Amino acid sequence: MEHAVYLALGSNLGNRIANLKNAISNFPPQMEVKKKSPIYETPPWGYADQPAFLNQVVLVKTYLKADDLLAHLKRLESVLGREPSFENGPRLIDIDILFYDDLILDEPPLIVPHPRLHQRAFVLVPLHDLTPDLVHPVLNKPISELLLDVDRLNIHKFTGKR
Ligand code: PH2
Ligand code: MG
Ligand code: MG
Repeated sequence: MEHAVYLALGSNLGNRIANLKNAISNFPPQMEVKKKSPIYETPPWGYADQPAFLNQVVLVKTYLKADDLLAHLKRLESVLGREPSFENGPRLIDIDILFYDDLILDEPPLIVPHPRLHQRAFVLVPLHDLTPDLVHPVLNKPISELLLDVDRLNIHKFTGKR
């Protein structure tokens, strides 16, 4: 069966735009990109003393099982040059599974929906661009409603200009 997967991408080191583009263009052939949100520049969440992030959300169709998908994404992160950091610390590229159909799974490292997505404007803003009416299968609320409860201050579409 084909699965609908929303992924969050983030980068705050090196050439951030190139890192997002390279991640998407190096998805394995089993992943078909259906939609891409605009790219946003976002203040660092969780740990303030680091550069601003670029964030984007994409919709992918895939026949990969969730654990195989995660393995592909982890491998891609390290191929693209990601080095170990600390929790919420700086990273060249981060690719997180937000939703995998309406699957609910708590088997670390595989936890879906992503356990903190509803707290994060840097995820909810681009996710809302793609699918405002998608209902979070645990919280039973649409993205449009989750977005009301986060602080979206200083989250702006990234144009490259200042
Ligand atoms: N990722 C984190 C921690 N904090 N902040 C922003 N703005 N964007 C991110 O992608 C991000 C973060 C951990 O993955
Ligand atoms: Mg992350
Ligand atoms: Mg991650």
